[in-house]
Formats: sequence, structure tokens, C-alpha cells
Amino acid sequence: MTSDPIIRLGSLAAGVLAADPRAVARAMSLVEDESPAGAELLRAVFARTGRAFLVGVTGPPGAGKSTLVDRLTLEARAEGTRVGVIAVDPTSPFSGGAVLGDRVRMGRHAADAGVFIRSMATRGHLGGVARATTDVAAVLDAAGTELIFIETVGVGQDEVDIARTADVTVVVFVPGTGDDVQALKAGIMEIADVFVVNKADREGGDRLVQAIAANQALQTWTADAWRPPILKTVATTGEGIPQLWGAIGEYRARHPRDGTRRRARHGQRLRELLAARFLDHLERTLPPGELDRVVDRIAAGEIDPYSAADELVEQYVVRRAGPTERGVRRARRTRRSE
Ligand SMILES: Nc1nc2c(ncn2[C@@H]2O[C@H](COP(=O)(O)OP(=O)(O)OP(=O)(O)O)[C@@H](O)[C@H]2O)c(=O)[nH]1
Ligand SMILES: [Mg+2]
Repeated sequence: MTSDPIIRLGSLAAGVLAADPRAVARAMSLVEDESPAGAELLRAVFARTGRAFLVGVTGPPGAGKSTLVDRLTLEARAEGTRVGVIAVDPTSPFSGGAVLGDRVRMGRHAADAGVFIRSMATRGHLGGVARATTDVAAVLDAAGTELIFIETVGVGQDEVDIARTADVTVVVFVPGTGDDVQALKAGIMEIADVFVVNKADREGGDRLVQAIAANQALQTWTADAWRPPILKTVATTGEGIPQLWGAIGEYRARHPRDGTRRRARHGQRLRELLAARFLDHLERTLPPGELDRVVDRIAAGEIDPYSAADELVEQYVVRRAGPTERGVRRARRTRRSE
């Protein structure tokens, strides 16, 4: 292999596009670490993304999400669809535990070249997870993965956000845990396109179905609106899985060219990148020590952080804008005061 990083990266991108498992695994690590090489790789393969369908699966810890995804993967593989699975684990401080657990459950797909499985630990920097998940999904997409499951524990806002921006969102509940009440508070009801009551072999499955239905009944539904179905499953035996698979397919068929969520994902990503680059740029433009001096003033109670931020932007961004910009701003102000 050549030592030239650009050529190396080029061959990595080629490997990803050819769905070479080692290249895909390496590429996913690069983007997950948010390394510059990861960004370069995404640049190289981006034009080949946009075909994958993202299925968000979210719900409380231990609800059976991985077992469900494992079953759904079997359904997809039976149709010859190439599958990617991204499991986001908020608890593990490093990826070891999550990877092992999911490997055990997803073990039957280990030898299947049509399935990529990735566990991502959040490593305590929650803000980065949504970002990394989008990018890991883009790598799988570029590798020709047609269906990508994203499993998140529906506890934090970040996990909920990840599930929300998938093309279809499956929300999993289990009977007898009081999760239904918590979920209503967490606002998870609104993001569901399909409800699953898993562990329906347990007591209270029907009661939970009724509770979700009662909640749904509080909303007004227009005739053509998609009303999220509420399905009972036993993921361990496969009961109800064909119905769940069918519901996902139906949702997809009913929203054929719905690019809204894809657009939302891109919009979110662009804003994140801009914010990071803007801060970077500002830190490079400011006189040395300026930021620390402002922090000192905030700490001393001389200024609040909001005014400080406004002041910095006014001084180092707005005033540096070209004369035309200034002219436009002045013209606007004059117009307003007229
Ligand atoms: N009785 C019963 N057990 C189930 C069912 N589905 C999953 N389980 C069991 O529940 C446990 C948790 O399942 P997982 O699939 O790991 O759940 P998860 O939601 O992915 O868990 P985390 O990723 O840790 O949040 C496992 O022991 C499963 O075998 C079900 O329908 N009925
Ligand atoms: Mg799991």
C-alpha cells in the first residue's frame, strides 16, 4: 500500500463504494472519530449517497430493540436487501460492552456479507452522537446498503432526535413497566410512525395498546393522514414481525418521495458544520487572549455571556463585513426607522 495519504484515502473511498467490509469498517471508524480523514472520505463518497432508507428504532432500555432489529434484518435479507445496523449505546463509556452484546444477539448475521453492524458508544459527548450517526449512515449508504436500522435508547433528547430524523421511526414499548407514562412526558409519542408493544407474551400487552390508542384519540386525524399503527410483537419468537415489517413497508410506500426528513438531516448537519467552522474561524481571528479576557469579564460579573457573545460577533464579524454589507445593513435600518 502507498504511504501517500491522499492515494490511500482514494483507495479507501473506492473500497467503500465496492462495499469491501474492511474498507467500510475503517471508514466508519474514521467518521465516528470525527477525524479530518473522515471528513475527506465523506467528501469523496457523498455523491454516491442518498439511496438508503433509514429506520429509527427507539424505546426504553431492554425493550427488545436489538432482538426486533435482528428479526427485521432477517425479513429484509429474505428479500435480498442489503442491511446496515447502527446501535447507539448511551451507557457504555467505551464501545466494548455494546459491541459484544449486540454481536451476541446479531451473531447469526456475522457471516452474511449483506449485513453491516456497527455499535457506537456515545462516550459522554452526546452532541457528537447525532453527527457521527449521520456520517456512519452515509458511509453505509455509499457502500450500497439499502436499508439502515438505527437503534437508540429513547431516553435523552439526542437519541430521540436521531430516531426522529430517520425516514421512518419505530417506537417500542413493553408492558408492565410504566414506560408508557414516562414516554408521554418525554414527548416520544409524537415521533412515532409505528408503535410496537414488544414482549406481548407478558401481562398487560393489551392494556398498553389501549393506552397508546387512547392517547392517539386525543389528536385530530385528517382522512389522508398516516395514523401510526400499534402492533404487538414477541421479538424472541418472531410473533408479529411480518406485520411490523409490513407496516414499515406500507409507510414507505405511502411516503414515496418524501424527502422532508432527508432534508432535515442535511439541514441539521450543515448548521452543525457551520457552527463549528464559525467558532474555529473566530478563534483564529480574535487577538490572542481576547476570548480569555471576555471570559474573565463574565466571571467577574461585568458582563453576561449573551451580551458578550453579541459584542464579539458585532466587533469581529459584522464590522469586518465588506462596505457593501454595511451599506445594506444601514439601508435596512434607515428603512425601518422611516
Ligand atoms: N419475554 C420476552 N423477552 C424478550 C422479547 N424481546 C426481547 N426479549 C428479551 O429482552 C432482553 C433485552 O432484549 P434486547 O433486544 O437486548 O433489548 P434492547 O432494547 O436492544 O436493549 P438495550 O439495547 O440494552 O436497550 C433480552 O434478554 C431478550 O431476549 C419478547 O418479546 N418477549
Ligand atoms: Mg440493544
